[in-house]
Amino acid sequence: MALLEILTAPDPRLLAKAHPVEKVDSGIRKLMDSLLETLYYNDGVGLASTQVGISKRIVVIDLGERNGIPFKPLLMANPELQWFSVDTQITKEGCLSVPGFYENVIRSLEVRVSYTDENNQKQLLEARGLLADCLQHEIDHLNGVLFIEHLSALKRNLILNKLRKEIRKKR
Ligand code: GNR
Ligand code: NI
Repeated sequence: MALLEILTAPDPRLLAKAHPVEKVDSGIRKLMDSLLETLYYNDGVGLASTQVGISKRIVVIDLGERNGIPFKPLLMANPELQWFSVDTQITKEGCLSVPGFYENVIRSLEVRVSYTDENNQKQLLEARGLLADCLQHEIDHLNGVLFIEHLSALKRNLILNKLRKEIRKKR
């Protein structure tokens, strides 16, 4: 396992559409493990391969625990939104690639997602609430979409300009 470096906006690699995984083999499982380790180290609930500069359709999710019940980490290749509800929810979202900014985002309350698991088995997952929100956020990443795309242009540009200033300060 290895700790991977997370890209931050406005890195252009975050805007690229990731390539499908052909088969979940030992190499892909290793990458899934490293993504999970990177997720835990950074205290996130989900991480997409795009965020570490690897253009493969891989997502890991761990909500920690829900109502006292431990959450089994989800290791997903090629997650695909099969259905989403018309009913929506508003969630205050953050993103490890947009550090320091938290904004309300409107997304579907319920989703059905197909994916291939760490054993190369096809799975279908029904989710609502935070998990549904997280799945939509991570699948967006694989398509090169950040949560700030769901905000007004005004808010988005304010955030991007602040992030650009941060980068200039570090140089
Ligand atoms: O850690 C994260 N928290 C979070 C909170 C609400 C909705 C989505 C997320 S995902 C985010 C980690 C991340 O950037 N995943 O891509
Ligand atoms: Ni994110």
